[in-house]
Amino acid sequence: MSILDIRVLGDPILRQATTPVPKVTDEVRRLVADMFETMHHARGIGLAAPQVGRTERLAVIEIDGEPLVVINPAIVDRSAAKDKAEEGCLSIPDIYADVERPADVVVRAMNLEGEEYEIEATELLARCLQHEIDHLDGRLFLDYLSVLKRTAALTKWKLEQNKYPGFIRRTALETPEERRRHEHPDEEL
Ligand code: K1U
Ligand code: ZN
Repeated sequence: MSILDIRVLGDPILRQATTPVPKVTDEVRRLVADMFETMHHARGIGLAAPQVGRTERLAVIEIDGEPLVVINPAIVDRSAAKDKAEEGCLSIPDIYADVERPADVVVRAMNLEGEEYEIEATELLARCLQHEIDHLDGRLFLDYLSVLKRTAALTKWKLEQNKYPGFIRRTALETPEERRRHEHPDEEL
């Protein structure tokens, strides 16, 4: 398994729609395993394929130790009731904002066995599913903010973005220890 680089705001792939996955192949299984490892390493609760530079319509989620793979997901029902809570994004590090979304959703997707299933989600899982499905449609949580709040978030991002040349977050090299090992692979621990 591998920790993948994460694409950050400004990379055009984050604004592209994804392509449905016709069949669960070994390549898809490998991608899903790498995405889980990347998400754990980055301490996220979700990760969508475009965030690791891929165009497949799939995402992984893990909340309270419950892993979930959604392949070709679609929201088939949403509550009229809305909920507002803070969101972050692994592709927009250190920027957070309150986002209002439907409180509950029903999502239809395919699992790693290639079977279709439906999940009725509430609370954080409902929010995370909507956030990840947005990624698969080229949308970001910033798109839901008022002009004032989006401008403030983008102003903060301008100060952050030079940490990510080429719009790439080197996820595997984020701690000083990881960078030291990368630069001096032969050094004793
Ligand atoms: O897709 C992503 O960028 C991952 C993102 C998912 C997400 C977080 C919060 C609400 C909805 C979706 C993250 O995992 S950001 C990091 C995080 O763990 C987090 C941040 C704020 C609230 C809860 C969790
Ligand atoms: Zn995100």
